Amino acid sequence: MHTRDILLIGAPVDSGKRRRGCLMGPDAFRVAGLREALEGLGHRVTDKGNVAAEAVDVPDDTRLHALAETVGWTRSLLRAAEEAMGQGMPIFLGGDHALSMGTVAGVAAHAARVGRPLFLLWLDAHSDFHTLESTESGNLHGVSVAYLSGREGFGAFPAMPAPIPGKNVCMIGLRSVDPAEREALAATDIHLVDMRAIDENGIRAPLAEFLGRVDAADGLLHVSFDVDFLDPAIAPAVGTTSPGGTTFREAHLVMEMLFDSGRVTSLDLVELNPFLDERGRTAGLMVDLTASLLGRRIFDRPTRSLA
Ligand code: B3U
Ligand code: MN
Ligand code: MN
Repeated sequence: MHTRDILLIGAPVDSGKRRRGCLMGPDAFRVAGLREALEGLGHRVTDKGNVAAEAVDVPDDTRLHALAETVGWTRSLLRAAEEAMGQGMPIFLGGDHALSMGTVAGVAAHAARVGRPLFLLWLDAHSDFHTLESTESGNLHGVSVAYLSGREGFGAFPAMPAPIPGKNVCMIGLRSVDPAEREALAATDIHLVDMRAIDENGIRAPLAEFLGRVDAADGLLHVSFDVDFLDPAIAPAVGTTSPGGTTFREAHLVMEMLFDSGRVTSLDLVELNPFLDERGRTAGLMVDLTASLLGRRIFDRPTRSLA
């Protein structure tokens, strides 16, 4: 199997929403054995420890929760991600989904530097497509894709180095999208795969289509995996549970297809709140899914039926 150099980078971001606990995420992934699982697959794994938020001089805004802190995280993670991309495949251990503004911006800066197009796969119940003006909750974990797409109104944040075109973005698992997000998404060519589409046609076809386009463009692929992509019955450790999520089997199939594509060059694991977990169950499932994304499989060769 293809051995990879994997960098584990802790991003204990907890500023993207009011409910606290995601700052414990990086250590929960470590305790659940992420490193050991990936080494067991033959990969070289380096744990780089945790990144810290930069101190910034940004005035807070009463409408937005923890704006200055989130801008500080974006700045430091942008640098950490760009540097890590030159060394191997970074896996960012969150932390809430606000962290992806920094990680994906850094990955985009790297992609632009090496002259490769960047594709973004957003596995999430939510579209995270609010601007700082349209957010109703003021929670900045709900604005990440808008920032990464280069939408206006992110003045306090570092300029997005290379905005990702909508046709390079695919969101799978959608089931909680606010009216302002729906309207803004309609004006883009982002690929939207909601739970109804998955129920009607399965999860394989839209992912295969997207991966085909990544291949055709010889692109880099960043996967941003929000725990609430999964059904809360199998992944209870999230602050904003949204019923009707993907199953154990659908999620593993997505991970196996991503491995087979050979395209994934960086990964975020976000929104794990260990304070809400049941005996490490969600953290353990996320570790197993990450192992599937990096080559764990049931058999090493295609199986044949007996018929
Ligand atoms: N769209 C809502 C809810 C939300 C977004 N991301 C999560 N929840 N986890 C908002 O607050 O922007
Ligand atoms: Mn999210
Ligand atoms: Mn979500």
